[in-house]
Amino acid sequence: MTPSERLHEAFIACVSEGRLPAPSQLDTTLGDDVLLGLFQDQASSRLLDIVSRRMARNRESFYTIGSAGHEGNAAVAAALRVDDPAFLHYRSCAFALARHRQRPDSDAARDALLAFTASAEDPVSGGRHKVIGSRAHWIPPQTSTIASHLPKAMGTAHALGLYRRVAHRDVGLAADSLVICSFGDASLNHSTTQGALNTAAWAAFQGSPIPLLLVCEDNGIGISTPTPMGWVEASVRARPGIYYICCDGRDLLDTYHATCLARDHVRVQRRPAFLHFRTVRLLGHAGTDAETGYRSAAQIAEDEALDPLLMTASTLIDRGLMTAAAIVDSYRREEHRIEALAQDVVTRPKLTSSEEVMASLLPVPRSAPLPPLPDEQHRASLFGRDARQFDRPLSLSRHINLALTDLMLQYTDALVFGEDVAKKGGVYGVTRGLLDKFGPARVTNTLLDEQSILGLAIGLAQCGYLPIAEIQYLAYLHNAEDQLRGEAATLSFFSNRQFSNGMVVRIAGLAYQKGFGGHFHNDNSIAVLRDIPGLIVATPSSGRDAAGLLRTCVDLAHREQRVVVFLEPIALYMTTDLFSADDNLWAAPYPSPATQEYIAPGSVHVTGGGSALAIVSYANGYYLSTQAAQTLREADGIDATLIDLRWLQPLPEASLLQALRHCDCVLIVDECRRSGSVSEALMTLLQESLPRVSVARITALDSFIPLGDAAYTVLPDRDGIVRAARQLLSGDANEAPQDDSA
Ligand SMILES: Cc1ncc(C[n+]2csc(CCOP(=O)(O)OP(=O)(O)O)c2C)c(N)n1
Repeated sequence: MTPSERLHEAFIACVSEGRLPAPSQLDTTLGDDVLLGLFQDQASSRLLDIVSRRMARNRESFYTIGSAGHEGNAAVAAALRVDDPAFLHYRSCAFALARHRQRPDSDAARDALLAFTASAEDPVSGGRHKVIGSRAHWIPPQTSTIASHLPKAMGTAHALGLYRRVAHRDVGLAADSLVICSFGDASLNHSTTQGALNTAAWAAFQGSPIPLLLVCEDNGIGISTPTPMGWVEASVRARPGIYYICCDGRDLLDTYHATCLARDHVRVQRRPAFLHFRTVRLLGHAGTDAETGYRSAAQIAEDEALDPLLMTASTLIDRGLMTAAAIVDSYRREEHRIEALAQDVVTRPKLTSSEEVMASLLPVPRSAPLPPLPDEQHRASLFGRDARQFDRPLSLSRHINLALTDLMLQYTDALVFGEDVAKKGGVYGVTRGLLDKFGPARVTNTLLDEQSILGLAIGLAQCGYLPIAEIQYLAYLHNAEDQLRGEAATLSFFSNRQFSNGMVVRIAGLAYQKGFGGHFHNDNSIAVLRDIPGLIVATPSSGRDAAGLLRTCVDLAHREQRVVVFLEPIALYMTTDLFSADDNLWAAPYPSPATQEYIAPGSVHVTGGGSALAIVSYANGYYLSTQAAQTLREADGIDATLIDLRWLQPLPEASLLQALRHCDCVLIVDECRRSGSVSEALMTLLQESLPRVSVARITALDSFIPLGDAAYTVLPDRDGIVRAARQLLSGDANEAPQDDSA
């Protein structure tokens, strides 16, 4: 007999023979009808686990982590509303069924089976993942990375806390909605969980609204590693700003009662609560897990005797709501119903082509028009003395600052946040003045935690805001990048385009900073961003493009719901000169919004017209290439075509090939590391699409950036570009690269 068959038979035998635990004696406001419904949901959840495991043995269903032992979370759902967004633990199937019962619109058990069997008709992910979720019931699907949903749950709570203060798009949530987020006891230890808990407590501690109900479904073990007895309570109770409450997760009435207390605290006070839901794990970690390898038979039997379904049965009988025979009968009927559903569901279509699989990579664009341009009078009064800058040539950082100001005016739901962005205006003053103009609800200093910044962005976006987050330095993206890679960018894919989180993440990065440096402030690798399906990466090389590019990025986030990274080359923030001191050739006047200057995705900037040589680059590399082109013109008489890519992901392939079609030689200047860089993709593209063209590249070396002038030993420079171009033109293409870049 398999463990699931044993559990199944034990339930029937214990109820039939009256071998039941003591019933719950709590007097709560939970109505009898609701209690009966919750038992149905618990039974359905259990039977879905059992049937799914059997199907997995026939390779008909996938990923057999179940909810057995956790079915009491149905009572958590009963205490909440459908418009309380739920970010759920993978063992929260009964919660989802119970929420569905609050607003039925389909057969929730069948929907679950469609997900377990990866059917294309799965209403959550369209057959892409076995996830719990529902658009109609505000349950966004979560990935399998434990704890990674906590930052965005926290971010969603922050967003709801803003509802009464800042305009937002209607996404079906109310000003008094709260966020529920569940996770396991082992997951509590993950730094991602700890970061989100800390951020929630930090916000609450200083009185910011953060309506977040955290539910730790504590079964005492994570796969095979026991959680130390008392650890969850001891580690959470001591936290300031978070209300701790505990319940017996096996007891529906106790769970409901505790959830109501926690809910009232969160909903009314707009402060976080931590519901410690204690239960047991039944049927091991997952279908493939041989629990007997690390737990004794006696321990397993002890937990099976604590089956929460037995507790509910005992309570129903004690209250006279059902007889033992009726419970067994109802359980068996549900078993047959789910078996029949399973037989039908396995015949439903699967995803069969890459087109079908990838159809949900990009979110559904919104049909909303662009918000109207800011009213000129309002604009003039807001800019005040700053307006004097408008006619002068300005640096890159001023362009970004002015564009951000205009965008905040135009998009009333846009929020700027990050480390030190408010009063200080960021490390480089790029956001200076925004706080005074738009106030602390829209321009906010976050605490020092990049995971939380990106979690805030996801949460805000899901709640109808337009997040413009700042990551202070590219090097500090890396301890948080899963929030972009595994969360923000996958949401559309795993929700079959039902959820989206359009956002712009401004990241200051790349190398060449003078007098400030070392690797961590001069990170020159964006490989980690370029392989994320659906993510857009844009970078300006000068003020000339910055405003138009940023406007397009914001529009992509707003209307197309895209996740966009706007990479700002720090070393060019203040650069105004190109060839000589005070020539001011790298500065330009700011194009006001009325010019409607947008830089279309997939377009490239082309200057010069020579066909012998084209230089393709971006950011600092483009700046240096512009200098190198002058030397080539003056010393060698070569009129090179210069191309600024601006879009680093996806690469502007068609426009680039079009611009290069008459060129004989192409030199790629890439300031990022040689391995995993943009230039690798460009070399491949040109090899595949323009095989007649001679191509070479000059790149940074595969090194981290050291302090001081030593940095330039591993980065491309102007003279190296000139040498590489000459070598390429002399037919020595493959000699051009790496060592010359030093
Ligand atoms: C970041 C990450 N690390 C490791 C895993 C592998 N993993 C999946 S579930 C799990 C145990 C989680 O235990 P717990 O949080 O107690 O939840 P439970 O399964 O017991 O309900 C682990 C280690 C993962 N999914 N994500």
